[in-house]
Amino acid sequence: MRVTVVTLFPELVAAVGDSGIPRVAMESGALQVDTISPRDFAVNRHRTVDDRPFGGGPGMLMIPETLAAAISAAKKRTIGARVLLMSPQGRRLDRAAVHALADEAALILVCGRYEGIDHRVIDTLVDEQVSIGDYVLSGGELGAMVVIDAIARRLPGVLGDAESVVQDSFEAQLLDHPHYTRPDVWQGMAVPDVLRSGDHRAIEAWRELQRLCVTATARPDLFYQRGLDERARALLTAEWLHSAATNV
Ligand code: 4GX
Repeated sequence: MRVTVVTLFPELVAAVGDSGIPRVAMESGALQVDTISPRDFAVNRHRTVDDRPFGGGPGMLMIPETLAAAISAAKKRTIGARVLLMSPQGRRLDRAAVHALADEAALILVCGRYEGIDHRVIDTLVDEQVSIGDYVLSGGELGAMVVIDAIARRLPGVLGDAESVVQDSFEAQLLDHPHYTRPDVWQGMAVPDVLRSGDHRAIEAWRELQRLCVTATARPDLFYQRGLDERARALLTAEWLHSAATNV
């Protein structure tokens, strides 16, 4: 996957490759991240990239000439790449959107600063607007880095087999179960017995039940959207019968 980020802050975006899964993905060659700055296409001696909005109002806008030149250069570098603009007006990023983006061969992520960009650039050069959430960032860079981080772990060969299997299982629509490591008692709190039992079927059942309960509690919307399959029904029924029989 080739990602070209159009940004006035290339060093900020490059930092996404300094650590974690994106770094692994870049070192393995599964991910390539380049940056292009509109500043490099500025013509006057101030290297101007922004100007005041027609109609007045606070803040500045990125001017079309330098931004369009940078996007066009990015398109030349990666022919056929989809051009995404990071923006609060965009479609909200979710798991399905990340999967779809990870299946692309190349992406161009455009990061706006200031109050935004001249709308004619959106009309002519942007394929789709993407938002990482309903809040306002100071620029699209952190959004682009979120997109890059989330797709890096979906690229083939980046995660180990075990992790990819977990990620792709039907249970991917559930939140994670709690995790514990040593010591087995910490500040008077013990690790659940089942996790130290060595009974792998029992451990798996406990984890699945925890995931159902965590999801139902923290994200009822996800829980109801997913519905209950045969397995979940059986686990919840067993738990319900068990607690009905033990809690007098
Ligand atoms: N998810 N922002 C972009 C400037 C801007 C505004 C309009 C283009 C069009 C954001 C988000 C986000 C703040 C990035 C405004 N650029 N980006 N910036 N939420 O809030 O992605």
